[in-house]
Amino acid sequence: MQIIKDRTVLITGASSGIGEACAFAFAEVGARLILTARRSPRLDALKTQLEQQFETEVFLLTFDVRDLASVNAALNSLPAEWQAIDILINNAGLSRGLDKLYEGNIQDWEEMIDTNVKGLLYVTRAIAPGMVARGRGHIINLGSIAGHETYPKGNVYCATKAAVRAISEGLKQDLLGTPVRVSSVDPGLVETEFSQVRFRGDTERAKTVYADMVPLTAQDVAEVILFCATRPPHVNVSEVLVLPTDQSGATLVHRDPRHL
Ligand code: NDP
Ligand code: 8X3
Repeated sequence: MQIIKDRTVLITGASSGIGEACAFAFAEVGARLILTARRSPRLDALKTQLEQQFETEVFLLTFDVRDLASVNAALNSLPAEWQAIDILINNAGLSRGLDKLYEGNIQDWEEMIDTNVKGLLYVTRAIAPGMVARGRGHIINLGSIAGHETYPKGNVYCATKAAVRAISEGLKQDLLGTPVRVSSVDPGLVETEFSQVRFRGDTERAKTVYADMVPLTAQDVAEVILFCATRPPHVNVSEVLVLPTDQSGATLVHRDPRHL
């Protein structure tokens, strides 16, 4: 098992959901954490909690992954003792809307493509070279069942996650011959703020996504990510599709009111 204690882990999208759960999971095993997102008050609160609960060393960076200049400025501003990032968890991402493609909102498309694809690329481009130079590193990308199967009205979100899958594969090919690993963790339905963001704060509609079934929790996914990160150096968990037991595909969900 790979020891995570004192390893430096950078998590994008740590202010909520899966990213926040990863912060707890990695803090518990003694990692040093660089936590990033746009909502700095949430990051501040998380830092305080992790310091108190686990005595974790935490460094916060507030930036928008869509803004290349901000990404580079933030990462270049890291103090020397935080620059050697061992594990990058490319988690920041979102969906916006659920519309037929021919009726879709173009700004929603831009936001999803800029965040899920370009943002992930910007952060990876800034951090991966150091991993190669140091001969140590692991990049874990958050894909989705949506990158394996397109579902009706999911069009552009699914396209961004299919792109993440292609990027993970390409990065793995290009890093072959180095010790740097690339894993893709691809969940099905996870109850986080994801659907509230998708439906712009319509919590009632968001709840219907997980109605009458048992979704994954953010912690379930964080445990899978931690498993990937703790394999011995010669083992790369390349791709994990992790679904709720009540889900067998992007559109196949067993719903039973007795779950409530
Ligand atoms: P949440 O909405 O709970 O969290 C999303 C995180 O991404 C937040 O911390 C948010 O922080 C951050 N983020 C969004 N946009 C930006 C941006 N432009 N710049 C920086 N950070 C940003 O959703 P999840 O935890 O569910 O989602 C995490 C990842 O998991 C996403 O990539 C998502 O696509 C993927 N996923 C989710 C599934 C689900 O069912 N929930 C299933 C499969 C994959 P802030 O707003 O503070 O910037
Ligand atoms: C999130 C899973 O099915 O809600 O990537 O799009 S789904």
